[in-house]
Amino acid sequence: MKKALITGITGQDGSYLAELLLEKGYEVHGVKRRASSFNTQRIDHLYVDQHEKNVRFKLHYGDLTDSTNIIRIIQEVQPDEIYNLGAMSHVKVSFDSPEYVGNVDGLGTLRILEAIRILGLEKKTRIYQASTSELYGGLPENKNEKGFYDEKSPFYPRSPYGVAKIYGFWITKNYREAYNMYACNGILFNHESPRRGETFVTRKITMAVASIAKGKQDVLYLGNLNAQRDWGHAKDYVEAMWKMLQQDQPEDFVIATGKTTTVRDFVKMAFAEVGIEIECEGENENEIAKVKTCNNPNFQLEIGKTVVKVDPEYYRPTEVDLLIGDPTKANTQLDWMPKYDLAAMVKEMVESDLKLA
Ligand code: NDP
Ligand code: GDR
Repeated sequence: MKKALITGITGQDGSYLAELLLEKGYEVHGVKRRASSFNTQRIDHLYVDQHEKNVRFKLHYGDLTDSTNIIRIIQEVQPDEIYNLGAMSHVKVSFDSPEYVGNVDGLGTLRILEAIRILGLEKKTRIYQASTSELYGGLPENKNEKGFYDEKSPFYPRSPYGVAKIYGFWITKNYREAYNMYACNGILFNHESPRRGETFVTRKITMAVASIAKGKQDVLYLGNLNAQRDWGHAKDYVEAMWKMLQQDQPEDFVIATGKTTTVRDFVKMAFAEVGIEIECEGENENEIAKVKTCNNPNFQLEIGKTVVKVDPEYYRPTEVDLLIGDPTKANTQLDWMPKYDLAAMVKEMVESDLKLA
């Protein structure tokens, strides 16, 4: 039975990856942080009484800022595969805590790689590093000739998060080359789901749409509505992570859908899902969206009511304007294809948030 260790198991991706690996027959170990209140909601359904026989799901307290603890957990588990998903993953928040994000997202990656060397596991343990499309920074001149970012496109990170993750990317590549380790970077574009953290834009929108439709919230405040993202589904993307570690040779892969959408259009799609058509007026910080039609008898929304406003508080000091990825290498070499399209994902997220509202 293969053993996997997942850092960031309590997060969106960690929870889907744990499900996938358990389905594949793995023994799954996860690192969770001690918190003053429970932080395991996304994985509680996987937890089994540890006194039972043949338990295949185990959690360990730990933190990526503590190398002693990382070494001890890896020594105890002796994993065949490590998925380093743990990170302070919010781009806007990284401007508020830049040193912390450097420590966790940058040096945390080094701590995992060094632990493998210290323990002499270079030949046994394969490592997946959660790299990101934020490395590209959205510079138009850095797209390939087809107009996408791919594995060869230059990086130009635009946030402390992106800068920390670029360290994680290069140290992973360096350890692969220097010590012949099986270590891969997945350069994943944005991926979402009903389990997405509530302050990322897609989930913030789908939660607000559900609350507004049910009359529990008046207005949704957002930042840059012109930003464009290549949004996929987390369930599809964790499959790609696993596939990357099953190759003969370790390599880096872009995982994306190849389509990009504005935040504004995502908002329109989410409202349309509850039968509400919105129209936008004004520009930049003066832009608002009003209800144009409401075709759902369950929701009484006044025509002309303002439901979206821009609050520049949500603008970033430096923004990534547009991301679109070229997944050709993953399509051909990993035989990876996403099953969800954006419309199906928006539907799933809105339906889930309607139930929660
Ligand atoms: P989440 O924010 O949902 O989850 C992050 C996880 O990291 C949580 O389990 C969190 O624990 C844990 N974590 C945070 N700080 C530490 C720390 N100091 N030590 C140990 N663990 C820590 O992120 P996602 O699941 O969305 O993303 C997974 C990874 O993929 C991240 O590294 C992210 O940067 C990267 N990524 C994500 C993309 C996306 O669109 N989702 C795209 C590209 C890359 P806790 O629950 O206690 O906070
Ligand atoms: P991102 O995701 O920064 O791309 O990072 P996020 O959903 O936070 O922002 C996407 C775009 O939406 C714009 N935006 C807003 N964003 C937030 N959070 N809140 C708002 O109110 C709002 N209004 C507009 C942003 O300016 C941005 O342009 C995510 C994270 O998961 C990273 O960890 C990961 O590496 C990248 O995706 C790929």
